[in-house]
Amino acid sequence: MAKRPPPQHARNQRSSSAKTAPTDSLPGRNGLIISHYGQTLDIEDDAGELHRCTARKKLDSLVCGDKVVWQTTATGEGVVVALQARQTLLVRPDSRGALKPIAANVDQLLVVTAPQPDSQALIDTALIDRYLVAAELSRLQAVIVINKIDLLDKAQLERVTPLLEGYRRIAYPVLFTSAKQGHGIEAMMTTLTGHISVFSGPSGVGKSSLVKAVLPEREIRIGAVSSASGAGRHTTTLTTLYHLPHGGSLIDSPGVRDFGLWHADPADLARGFVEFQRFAPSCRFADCLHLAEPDCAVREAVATGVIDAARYDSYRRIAESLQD
Ligand SMILES: Nc1nc2c(ncn2[C@@H]2O[C@H](COP(=O)(O)OP(=O)(O)OP(=O)(O)O)[C@@H](O)[C@H]2O)c(=O)[nH]1
Ligand SMILES: [Mg+2]
Ligand SMILES: [Zn+2]
Repeated sequence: MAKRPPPQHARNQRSSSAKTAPTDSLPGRNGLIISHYGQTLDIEDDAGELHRCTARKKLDSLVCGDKVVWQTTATGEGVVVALQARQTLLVRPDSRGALKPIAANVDQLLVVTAPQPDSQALIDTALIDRYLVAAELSRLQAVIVINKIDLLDKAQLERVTPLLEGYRRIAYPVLFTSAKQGHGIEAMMTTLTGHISVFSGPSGVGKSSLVKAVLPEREIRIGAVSSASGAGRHTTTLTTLYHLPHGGSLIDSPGVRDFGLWHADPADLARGFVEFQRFAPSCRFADCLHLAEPDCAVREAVATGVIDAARYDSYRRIAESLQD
C-alpha cells in the first residue's frame, strides 16, 4: 500500500516550529473561500459543506474565491493554514488609493451600470472605461451589463444602442438587463455559465438584484427601493461567492463610488485600451503614450475615426488624472 506523504503545510509546520499545538498536525483539507468578514471566513469543503473558519495571522489578505488548506483544531474550530496559488487576483483602490484585493481566481468581470434617464449622456461611458482598464490589467474578460433598462423609454433605448455597439466591436460583449422585469436574465446566465465571474460597479445599480434574478432561491440582500439615487448607501457589505446551477460561480461585491485608477502606471493604462494595441506598434516611439508624441498611430486612428473618439477622450482624461 502506498503511503501518502504529509500535506505540504503540515511538513512545513513540523520543521518550522516545535511549539505548534499537537492539533496542527491533523491533515489539512481543501477549501474555497465563499465569503469573508473581518477575521471570519466561510469555507466550502470538497463536499460543498460550509465551515466557519479563522485564518492564521500570516495569511492576512485572503479573499473570496481563494483556494486554501484548512484544519479543524481539537476545540472544533476551523483554521485556514495555507493559501494555494492564485490564477488571477482582482484588486481595487480603497479611498486612500491603496490597492485592496477583492476576489481571486475569477476569469470574467461583469461591469454593471444603470442608465441615468435624466442625464443627457444616459450612460456613464467614462466610468465603464475605467472598469474595462481594470479588467484588462487584471487579465479578465470584461462584459458590460446595462441594468435597469426598464427606466429608459424607446427613444432613449435607441440612443444608447449605438454607443454600446462600439464596445461590442472592440471585443466587449454588452448585455441589456432589467432585474426588475426579468429582461436579459437568460442571456446573462449563458454568459456566466462555466466561468467564475465577479460583479463590479457602482452602488445601487442592481448587482445583487441580478444575482437574485439568476438565483431566485437564494437569500440575497437588495437595496431599499427608496434609495433612488443609489449614491452613498451600500447594501452589500460582504463579498460572496455563489455557485451557478449549470456550472461556474458568481461573486457579488459591494459597489464602489468611483473606480479610480490612481495606482496604474501610464504605460499600463495605455495597454488597458484594447483597440489601441493594433496601432501602438506603428507609433514612432516604442514607449508612446499616445498623448502629445509626434507620429502617433493611435491618434491618427482616432483622427480617421477608426478608434472611437469618446474612448480616446476617456483615455486622455484618465491619463491626466494619473499625473495629478
Ligand atoms: N427599476 C429597476 N430597479 C432595479 C433594477 N435592479 C435593481 N433595482 C433596484 O435598485 C436598487 C439597488 O439594488 P441592489 O441590487 O441592492 O444594488 P447593488 O448594485 O447590489 O448595490 P450595492 O450592494 O450597494 O453595491 C434596489 O432598490 C433595487 O430594487 C432594475 O432592473 N430596474
Ligand atoms: Mg449589492
Ligand atoms: Zn502613439
